[in-house]
Amino acid sequence: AKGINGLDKIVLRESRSRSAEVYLYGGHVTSWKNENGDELLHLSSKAIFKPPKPIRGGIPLCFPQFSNYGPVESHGFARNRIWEVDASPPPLPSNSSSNAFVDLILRPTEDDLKMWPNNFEFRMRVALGSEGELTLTSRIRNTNSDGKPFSFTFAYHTYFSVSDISEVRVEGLETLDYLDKLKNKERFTEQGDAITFESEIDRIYLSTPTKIAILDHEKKRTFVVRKEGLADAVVWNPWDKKSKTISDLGDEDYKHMLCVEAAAIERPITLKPGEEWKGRLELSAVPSSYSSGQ
Ligand code: TA6
Repeated sequence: AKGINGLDKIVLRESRSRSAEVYLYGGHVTSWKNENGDELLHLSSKAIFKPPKPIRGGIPLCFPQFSNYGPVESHGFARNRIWEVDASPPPLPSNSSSNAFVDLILRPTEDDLKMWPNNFEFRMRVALGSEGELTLTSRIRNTNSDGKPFSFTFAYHTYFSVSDISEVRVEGLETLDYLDKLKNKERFTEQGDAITFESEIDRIYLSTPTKIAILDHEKKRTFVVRKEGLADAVVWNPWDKKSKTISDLGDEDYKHMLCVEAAAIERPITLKPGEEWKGRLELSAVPSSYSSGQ
C-alpha cells in the first residue's frame, strides 16, 4: 500500500491472531500491534518518513556499522535505504508457524560502495506468528568478486513502547560486563539485580543470554527478546536533557520508550566471499504478574 510520502508500506496480518499486525516501510518495521490492537513499539511523534533520514522509532537496522564504531555514518546506511521485495528468497526452514511474512532484499548503491567498498546481499524476512510474535531474520552474504572478506557490526535498534520508564525493569543482563557510552565506552560490570531506570542510559552489554525480559509494571506486560547470532545487547534511553537535542524525538517521548537492541558489536562479524551470516530476533509480548521488587 502507499504509505507516508508515497513510500511503499507493507502490512502483515495473521488471521489467527485477530488485530495483530505489523507495518513496514522498506526494511524498517514501524509498528507491531498485539491481538488487541495495542501498539508495542515506540514511534516518535516527530518521526520523519523521508529517506535518507532514518525513521525515529520502530526497529531501525544498524548495518554495516553500529553507532560510530567504524568508518561509515553512524549506525550505517541500511536503515536509510529503500528495500525491495525479494522475488527469489532462499528456502527458509518453515520452523515458524507464521504464514504472514515478507522477504526483503538490500544491495549496496553506488554511494554505499563509495562509503563501504563491499558487495553484499542483505535479505530480511519479517514474520508475524500465530501468537502475535514478531520475528526478523537477517541473512547477510559477502558477494565480493575480488575475493575480499569484510567485517561489520549490526543491531536491531528496537524502540519498545512502555507505560512509564520509571516503572520498567530489564531482566537477563545482571552481573554482565558492559561498555558505557556515557563514560568513554569504558568497561564496567552490572550489579546483581534487574536494571531499573532513573536517568540517561547508553550501554552495550556483552556476551548476553539469548533471552532478555523487559517488564512494564503498569501494563502488566513483559516483552521477551529472543536472539540468535547476536551476542550483545544495547540498552538506551536518552532521558530529558539528551532528548531535547534530538530534533525528531518528542521532549516527553523518553518516558514511554526504551531501546533494547539485539546486536553484534564487541566481536564484528567477518565473512569471506560466498559466506553468509544469520541474525535472528524474535519479539513477543506476554502478560506478566510483575510487581516491583521481586
Ligand atoms: O543505540 C544507542 C545509540 O547509539 C545512542 O548512543 C544514540 O545515538 C542512539 O543510538 C540513537 O542514534 P540515532 O543515530 O538513531 O539518533
